[in-house]
Amino acid sequence: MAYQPVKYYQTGTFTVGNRLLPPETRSVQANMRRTNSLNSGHRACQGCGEALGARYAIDAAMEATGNRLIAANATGCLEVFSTPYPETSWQIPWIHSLFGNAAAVATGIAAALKAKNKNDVRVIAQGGDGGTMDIGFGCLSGMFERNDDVLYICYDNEAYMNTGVQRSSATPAAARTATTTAVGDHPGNAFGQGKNLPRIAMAHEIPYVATATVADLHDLEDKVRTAITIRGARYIHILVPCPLGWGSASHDTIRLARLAQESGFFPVFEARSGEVTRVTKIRRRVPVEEYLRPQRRFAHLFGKQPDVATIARLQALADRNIRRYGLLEA
Ligand SMILES: Cc1ncc(C[n+]2csc(CCOP(=O)(O)OP(=O)(O)O)c2C)c(N)n1
Ligand code: SF4
Repeated sequence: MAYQPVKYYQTGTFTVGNRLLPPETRSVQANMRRTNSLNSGHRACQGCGEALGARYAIDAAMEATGNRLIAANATGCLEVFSTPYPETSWQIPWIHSLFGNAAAVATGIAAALKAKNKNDVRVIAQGGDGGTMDIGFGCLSGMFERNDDVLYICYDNEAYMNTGVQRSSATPAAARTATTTAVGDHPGNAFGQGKNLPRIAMAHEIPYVATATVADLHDLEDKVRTAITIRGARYIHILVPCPLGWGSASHDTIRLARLAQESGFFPVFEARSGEVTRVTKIRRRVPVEEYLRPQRRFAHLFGKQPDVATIARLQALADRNIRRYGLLEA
C-alpha cells in the first residue's frame, strides 16, 4: 500500500499514534509501515491490556531489529489467545514453551544462535506474571545470573487469568481472586505477601530493568527499543489491566493503567546494573481510591460501609513507592 501521511490527528501528551510528532518520536503504531506483530484474529477479550502491551512491545522490537527476532512464550493468556492450533496471530518466529521455562527455552535459542554466529538475531522471552514470577522464577533467575543474552518481558495482569483468575505473587493486597475470596475479617488477598520482581531483577545487577504500563505506549516502546539493543540479560515488567480478572470495563484498560501510575501504586522506572537511573514522575497525583474504585476485584472495599482502614493501608503502599522512587520530586 502506498504511504499516505495522515494530516489531521489528535495531538497531546498522552496520545498514542501521534502522526504530527517528528518521525523519530512517533510511536511505532503511528507508522503506516508498522509490522503488526500480533495480527488480527486472535481471541483476547475486548480491552485486553496484555494483547495491547504485547503488540506494542514486539512491534517496537521488530522495528529495532529489522525483524530479526525470535520469541519464546510461556503458557498463559497471551499464548492461548494468539495461537489456537493450527493458527497463529504472530508475525515472527515464535515458540510456545512450557508454563515455567520460557526463560530457559529463550536461553537455549540464544546459545544456538551464538554457536551459529548469528549475532544479529535477537531473542525475547515473554509470559504472564504467574509464568514469570511464580512457576518460571527459577529459570528466570538463572537466566539473570548467567547474564544470558535474552530480553524477558513480563505482562503483569496480577493473577493467573488464563485458568480462571487465581492469585499470583503479583496480586495486590486486598484484591479478590478465585483463590482470595472477599469473605471474612480480611477479605481478598493478604497484606505482606507476594514479591516485587523488578526489584529482584535489579538485585541480580543485570544490565537493564524497566517497568512500563499500557497507558504510556511511547515510553513502553522506548524501553523495548533500548533493551533490545543491549547485550546480556534484560527485564521489562509491563502492567497490563485485564477486564475479565479485574472486573473492569473494557474501555477502562488505559485509564486504569494510568491511574495505577498516577497514584504511585505502580512505579514506572528504569534501572541499569542494579541502580535506578530514570523514573517517570507523577503528573497529576490521584488518591489510590480512584484507581481501586472502578475495579470489581476491590468492590468489597466500597460497600455501604467503606473499608477505610484497608484503603489507607493500600494508600500507604503507594506512598512508599512515591518516596522510594522520588515520583513527585521536580
Ligand atoms: C506446569 C503447569 N501448571 C499449570 C498449568 C496451567 N496453567 C496454564 S496457564 C496458567 C496461568 C497463567 O497465568 P499467568 O502466567 O499469570 O498468565 P495470564 O494467563 O494471566 O496472562 C496455568 C496455571 C500449566 N500449563 N502447566
Ligand atoms: S482474561 Fe484478561 S489477560 Fe486473558 S485475554 Fe481476557 S483480558 Fe486478556
